Amino acid sequence: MGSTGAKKVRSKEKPGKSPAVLPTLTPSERVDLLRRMVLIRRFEQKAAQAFMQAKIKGFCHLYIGQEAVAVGTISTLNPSDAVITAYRDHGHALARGMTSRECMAELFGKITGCSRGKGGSMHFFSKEKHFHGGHGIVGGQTPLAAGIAFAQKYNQTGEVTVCYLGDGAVNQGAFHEALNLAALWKLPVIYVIENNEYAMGTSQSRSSAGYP
Ligand SMILES: Cc1ncc(C[n+]2csc(CCOP(=O)(O)OP(=O)(O)O)c2C)c(N)n1
Ligand SMILES: [Mg+2]
Repeated sequence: MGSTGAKKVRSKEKPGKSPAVLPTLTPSERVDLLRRMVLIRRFEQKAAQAFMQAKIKGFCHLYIGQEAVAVGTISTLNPSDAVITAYRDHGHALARGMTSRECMAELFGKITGCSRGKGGSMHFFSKEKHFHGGHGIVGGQTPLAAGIAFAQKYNQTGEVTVCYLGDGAVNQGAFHEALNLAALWKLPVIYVIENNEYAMGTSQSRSSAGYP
């Protein structure tokens, strides 16, 4: 796993020419990936249950069905690379190696939570794991990611930033500004758009002009 494994050497080959990723994984690495995805699913099912029982207050946005996106992409990172995401952040935090205990404690508003119980579902953070949130403002994390990547480039750390956003967030102006600067300054940032065809309850056909 990227969160626990040794430093990875990034291929200099062009994507089309490099071998497929999957065959290079050992059986134990595949089990590790599956284990992490199942952990997220079980965590979310328990969170849903606790939310329905009103043990979790405020918001509780689940990541069920998208587990493979966070686990697969984060598994390719080095531990010191930066990760930042939107408000549906439980899965990314767990994929990054944050413990289910500190994450669940956060949902319950406990001081032992990853944000000392003050952030809740949308605001998981871990300085140690280079996990920069958890952001409730749709698209708000995208210029922050460009800023983190700017620092990485300026300080010549060799690290990258991976920024997740939903299909609903691509309509935000801040995202387009971030993309422009990222391209202009050749920042080491990768934007991963998780397209589930809905912005919460609003379908793409009702909100996005480019919908096929
Ligand atoms: C700036 C801003 N506008 C509106 C909202 C209300 N809002 C919360 S979630 C959401 C939809 C986000 O959709 P998407 O990015 O596709 O994420 P998904 O729900 O699919 O994970 C909206 C509009 C918000 N939080 N921030
Ligand atoms: Mg969406």
